[in-house]
Amino acid sequence: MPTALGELDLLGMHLSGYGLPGSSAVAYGIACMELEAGDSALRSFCSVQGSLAMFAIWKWGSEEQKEKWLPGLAAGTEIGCFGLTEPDSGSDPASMKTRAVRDGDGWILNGSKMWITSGSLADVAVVWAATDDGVQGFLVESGMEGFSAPEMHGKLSLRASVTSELILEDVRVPDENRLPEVQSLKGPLSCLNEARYGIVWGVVGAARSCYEAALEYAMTREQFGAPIASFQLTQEKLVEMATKVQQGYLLALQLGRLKDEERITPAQVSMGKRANARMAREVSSTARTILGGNGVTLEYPVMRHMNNLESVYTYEGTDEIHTLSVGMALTGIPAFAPPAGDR
Ligand code: TGC
Ligand code: FAD
Repeated sequence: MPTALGELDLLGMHLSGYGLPGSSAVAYGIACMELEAGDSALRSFCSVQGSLAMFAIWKWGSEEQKEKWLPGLAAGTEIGCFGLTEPDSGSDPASMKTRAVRDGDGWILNGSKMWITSGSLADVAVVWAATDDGVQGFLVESGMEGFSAPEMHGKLSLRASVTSELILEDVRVPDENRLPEVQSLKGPLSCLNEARYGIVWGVVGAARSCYEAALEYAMTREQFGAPIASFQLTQEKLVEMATKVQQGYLLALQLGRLKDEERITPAQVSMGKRANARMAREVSSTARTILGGNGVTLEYPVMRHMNNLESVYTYEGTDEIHTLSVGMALTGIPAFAPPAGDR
């Protein structure tokens, strides 16, 4: 699958140089939308590969790192992952415990990451760790001594996606594997902007797929001697869903245009991720009601999308975190943590 995505130029498609496609942000967004109309896991794989792992190297890496990794990651012959979240550090990555300590011409990494998409598949993990000089990114290669990536099992969402822990026990990483251009949380958060932008578009695809399944079902399923689409209550649901999908699409398109003009802000990306993930979650839920009992089966795509969207609503910044990010942009007041005296 990864090499097929590479052949279609879908991995890191909005990045340029190093043989990368350099497409517009809008074109990248449309690709995310179509991939997620299939399954959020497919878009997730592309997001993590292109917008998180490749973008981190492209934006913050050395020339040698870019030349070494970007062509293979773009082709899908190599797989990347992005390790920020930890067991005790999700919404608040500044509290991370993974630590890198200088040791001669290299670094010793200790800690663990959790919920890492493609972790067990990856040839290279972009691991963010606290150092004496701020948060830094390290390219941890599979097979490095002390590094393992066990797969997490039992997900009821994004079942087509591999999710893993990353365990780092005295892993020695040469300094040439440290991303040299950033020493702050700005490093990982800048990558999240890219992936969140892809989600703004992606979830429109999932919502559209649910709407289309519900429309087709409503036209053909008969009760009380008539297609259920002929009932006013069903039509109201269809109209609401179609409107929401269209609004989500227009929001994504406008953000894409702003991104292509290099005018988009992180708060706008937060607003888009929050609004469209909410939209898709609502549309999938309404679509499921139209399918009646059939809606809870795998025969139709709706409940699969609905379950996937629970992850999408949570990862890349939860709904609440994006609410607070937009709230801070509007008011200038950060409300992420209770005042010191109330803790
Ligand atoms: P704060 O003090 O505000 O900022 C620290 C530094 O980062 C800069 N910054 C950003 N830079 C670029 N883009 C952004 N969106 C940025 N937000 C902040 C900021 O300017 C500062 O730079 P500098 O130079 O002064 O050092 O940071 P904070 O610790 O107060 O955090 C703010 C908060 C809560 C918004 C942030 O921590 C956050 O976004 N939390 C959510 C964590 C999250 O989204 N994790 C996602 C993990 S990856 C994932 O889920 C992949 S899912 C798979 C898939 O995509 O399919
Ligand atoms: P917590 O941060 O513990 O949040 C729990 C609840 O508390 C949420 O509702 C949250 O919004 C709320 N909350 C937290 N802080 C506040 C606050 N200040 N105000 C109000 N409410 C608050 N991470 C990676 O680094 N790389 C990956 O590839 C990756 N892939 C993932 C794939 C999947 C399938 C999933 C489910 C997650 C993935 N993640 C990944 C992790 C994801 O980014 C985190 O789950 C997410 O950031 C939330 O962190 P948490 O799960 O620790 O929840």
